[in-house]
Amino acid sequence: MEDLYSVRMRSAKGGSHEHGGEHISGAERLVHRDVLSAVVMEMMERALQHEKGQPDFINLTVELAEAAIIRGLQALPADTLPAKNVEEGHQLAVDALTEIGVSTYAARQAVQLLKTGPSPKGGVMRGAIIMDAETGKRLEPDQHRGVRATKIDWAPETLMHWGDAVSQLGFNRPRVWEAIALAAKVVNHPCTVAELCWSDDPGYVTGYVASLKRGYLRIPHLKKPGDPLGGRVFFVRTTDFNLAAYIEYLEQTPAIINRLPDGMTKKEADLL
Ligand code: WAQ
Ligand code: MG
Repeated sequence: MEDLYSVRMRSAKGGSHEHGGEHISGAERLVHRDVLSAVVMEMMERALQHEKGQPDFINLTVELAEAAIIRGLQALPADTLPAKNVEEGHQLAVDALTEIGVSTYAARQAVQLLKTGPSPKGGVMRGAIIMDAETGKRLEPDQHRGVRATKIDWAPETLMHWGDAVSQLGFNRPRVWEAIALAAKVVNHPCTVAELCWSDDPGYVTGYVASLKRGYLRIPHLKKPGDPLGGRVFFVRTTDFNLAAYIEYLEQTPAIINRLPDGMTKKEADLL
């Protein structure tokens, strides 16, 4: 592993996040020095061209991540569940979550929060809810901001082989691979039981349930087109759980996806 740079972006409208602005978008990369400037520019453009609107505040942070502390992780295998509409989608999400070990109450609670807007101020959060997988209690210190999982990316060669292997399946797209990387970091913490996510972008209705147990399960309909609500819920088991250490892992430990899922070898990827 070499030294890498963490690049983080967050944008808002109506002022900065700290001054009550509405969150528009965010993104995180972990990249080599050679591509750093290009990635920074790409991220700036991405902030300026979001379907949720033109931000008037953009924060870009660049930080060195030393090789010695970067963790290598395996990509989650991806599968798509057959949901024909939002009702089926929500039911499949709850079924998957409960099978993985989340209580039915917590699973339903999470779906309800993302559906109605998880921020207590109304609308969406910048980061994720941390939820007790048993009781459904919210544990994140700031329920409007939430907690962001950052310092995560793919090793370029691993991403290339992954892209070849899934190209036939139609999801070799940045939105999907970025979500898989984020989910892999989240579910690799021993206290994470599962993650539930769907986008707050009005045009993107596919979401997922992720876990180490079942991998990354895509669900085609978790909201109706045009709906500006969405979010993320990280379900945790609270025995031997230290909230501060958990947040520290999500926000500070750099992680690189440098292995394909079991059974998806480089050789197979080349053959497809
Ligand atoms: N850490 C924690 N929460 C986050 C992060 C992060 N790094 N990034 C976004 N969120 C939360 C935040 O509340 C957003 O409002 C919400 O998630 C949705 O973020 O086809 O595009 O970036 O396989 O809009 C899933 C891909 C796409 C499904 C999800 O989310 C597929 C997506 P978005
Ligand atoms: Mg979004």
